Amino acid sequence: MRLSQFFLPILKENPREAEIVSHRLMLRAGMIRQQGQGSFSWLPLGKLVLDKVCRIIREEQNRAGALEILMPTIQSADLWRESGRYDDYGKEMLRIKDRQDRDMLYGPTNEEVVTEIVRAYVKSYKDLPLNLYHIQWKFRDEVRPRFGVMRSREFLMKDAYSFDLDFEGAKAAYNRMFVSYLRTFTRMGLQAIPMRADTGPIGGDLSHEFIILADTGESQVYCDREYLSLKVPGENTDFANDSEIADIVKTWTTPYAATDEMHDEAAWDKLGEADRVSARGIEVGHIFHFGDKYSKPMGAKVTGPDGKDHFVSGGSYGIGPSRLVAAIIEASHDDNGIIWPEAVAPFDIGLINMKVGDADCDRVCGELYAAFTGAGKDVLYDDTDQRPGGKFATADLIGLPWQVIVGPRGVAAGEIEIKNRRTGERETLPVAEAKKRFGAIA
Ligand code: 5CA
Repeated sequence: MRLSQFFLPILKENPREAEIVSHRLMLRAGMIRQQGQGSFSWLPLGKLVLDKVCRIIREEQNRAGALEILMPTIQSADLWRESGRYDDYGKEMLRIKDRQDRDMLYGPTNEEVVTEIVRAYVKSYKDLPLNLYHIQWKFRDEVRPRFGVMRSREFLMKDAYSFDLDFEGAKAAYNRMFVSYLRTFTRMGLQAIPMRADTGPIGGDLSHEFIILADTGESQVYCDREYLSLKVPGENTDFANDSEIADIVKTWTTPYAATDEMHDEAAWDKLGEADRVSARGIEVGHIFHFGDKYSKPMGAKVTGPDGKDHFVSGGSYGIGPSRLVAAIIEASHDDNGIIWPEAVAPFDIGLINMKVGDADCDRVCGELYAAFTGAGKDVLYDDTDQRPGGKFATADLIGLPWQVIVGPRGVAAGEIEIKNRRTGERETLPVAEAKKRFGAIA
């Protein structure tokens, strides 16, 4: 992508409304534009990151055996009356009427809609286990929308819903999502700690929040320092093996970890002073086991191996991709801007032409652009006539992992410079060597 043809509305000044660094940097880097209170448009740079985050989530959901679907945002109130949540949910739910005066709502979550699907089609225990997920916009009329996309009113959510014959099956499904979450967040360069959590309006008796430690986090959390060095399960984890998955969950739930609502002072006091981490945290995922809370009132049942009817046992599993983009920035930035982990970077390489119009710089940049893109790299080529200082500032602000800098003096000697955004290390290389460095055959 040529920067001259891209849409990157960079802000020079710090926006006054932004209280935390991720909100500030997302606005400054032209990733989002506020539309209304707690509601944002995603501009090209932001959308590229959001898509990469969603892709990782999808890959890990699919690996754990979940199936992707897509459910509507506008839901019928009658379904929610069946579960009893239409009245319970309160003011966070945006209620709407259609032209026939029917009560509708903009979904804050999808337990009812997905339970109706399962009720309609799933009749036998042989059709289970089943886990259906989607990535869809939600609306919650939050009391205090703030911090940009971190706590917005309209936000993207990946929500998965598992259905099993009994508690044992549901627990195995819960465990698969638990392990899938560990892998998902690690792949985004985040260290997420699963903590015992309150279930709120989703309900149920077993729940974990996945928390990123950050000073700007909205939750107070408590955990054992051991979490900071636990090894996350690898790509070859066998999700079909319930006991292997249960062992991983055991390892990750044995040391103490709890959110404020579930904090147990007595257990905490038993930890040595040096092992205690009391910090602020950002909730990026939340998983729930709720058994028959929805299947019973809504009549979602299957015939079991015993020939009898059983209400299916369920759980739901949420991740906030839009919040994650902000959380990644909170965890990875410096004074000059964002530092994207490679897996979620909007482009892999920023190719900077220091003197556009100079025949040699233009030629070398053209060659490098072709070589890098040919090697499968996403390249943002700064072919604008901005001054070098401005180009460097933009490149640092938008945080691409690598900068490849092509200037007239270097090019005369057949050399270019590469800079690693994270470490700041610079290296001068012959052009052919630079191509090889990023996987292109010279
Ligand atoms: N139905 C369940 C699980 S699918 C559910 O709704 N869970 S939740 O309420 O915990 O939300 C799931 C995830 O959505 C949260 O962990 C968080 O990452 C994200 N999320 C929730 N509220 C917001 C918000 N106001 N802004 C941005 N992300 C949010």
